[in-house]
Amino acid sequence: MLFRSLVASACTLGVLGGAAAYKFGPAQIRSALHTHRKSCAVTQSDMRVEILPALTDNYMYLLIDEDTREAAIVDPVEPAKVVDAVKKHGVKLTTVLTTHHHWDHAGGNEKLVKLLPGLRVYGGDNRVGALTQKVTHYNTFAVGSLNVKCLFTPCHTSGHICYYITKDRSAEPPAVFTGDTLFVAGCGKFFEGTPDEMYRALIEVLGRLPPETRVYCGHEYTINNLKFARHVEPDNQDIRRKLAWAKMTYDNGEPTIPSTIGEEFTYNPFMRVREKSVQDHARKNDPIQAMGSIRREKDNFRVPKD
Ligand SMILES: N[C@@H](CCC(=O)N[C@@H](CS)C(=O)NCC(=O)O)C(=O)O
Ligand SMILES: [Zn+2]
Ligand SMILES: [Zn+2]
Repeated sequence: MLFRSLVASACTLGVLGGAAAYKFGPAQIRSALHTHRKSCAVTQSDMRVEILPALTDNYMYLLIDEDTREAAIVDPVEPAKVVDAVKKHGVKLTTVLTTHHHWDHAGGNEKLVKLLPGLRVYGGDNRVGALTQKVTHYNTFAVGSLNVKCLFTPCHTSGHICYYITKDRSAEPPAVFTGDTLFVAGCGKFFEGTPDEMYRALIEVLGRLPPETRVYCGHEYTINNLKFARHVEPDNQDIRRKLAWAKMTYDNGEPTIPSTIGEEFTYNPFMRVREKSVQDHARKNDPIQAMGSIRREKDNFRVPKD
């Protein structure tokens, strides 16, 4: 597999210097870094994803088709930052991909279309601001020469859409923007859906994408998610390895994004509800019941310091 991986030089360094570092423990440094989160570019040959941190722990993503220089923005909650990134890269922004209607994802749509008139705004829910293209499962369209496929994944909200991106004749892996359905090592709260729907979304829709598909999610929740994952499966070494890596990465002010679909099956308890270890922890022998049980448990989980 060809990984033309992280472009380190494209990351803008946080301002927290070494002098401040020794006064705090790792947790405080991690939370201080919240205000100085780096942006980072991942190049997928002729498909490029610029990771744009927003608010406290949200992510927006600028998706660029290098062939045509056409671009899409995922969940542009901070429109001014989006306009800056579009200028910096000199691309033509044509498309907004909205994962769901919550304000921390769709709350910038109205302002962005005022700043950049003529944008096509995609989403699966009438509650999405400035919506021009209502989509549902398996709708497809193009951004330049990139193919976008909509995946309907209701549960966190009843109109949630994930966007699966491929490029013809590309040796690089596809990408999926998962909003608040799938997080690295976790999933969204079931605000408007059932365990059965989240099972379908995680296992039968996202889980059937090619394992090398890169996962770009809506929030930086990775460390807290992995601490819950470790609580569910104390003997799973993949969880412990990923947690050590995530702490190190986060302490450097870098995103823990993307993961891959294949990786998620090794440490994400919500993608592992068919495993005996997860079902034993949940005291259920049915994967959908285990899904409901561990989601309820996580809703009330007190995250340990380390
Ligand atoms: N527990 C969240 C609290 C915020 C929250 O509820 N986030 C929503 C998305 S905006 C969610 O679905 N979180 C998933 C979870 O807490 O497992 C955190 O780690 O900060
Ligand atoms: Zn949400
Ligand atoms: Zn959210």
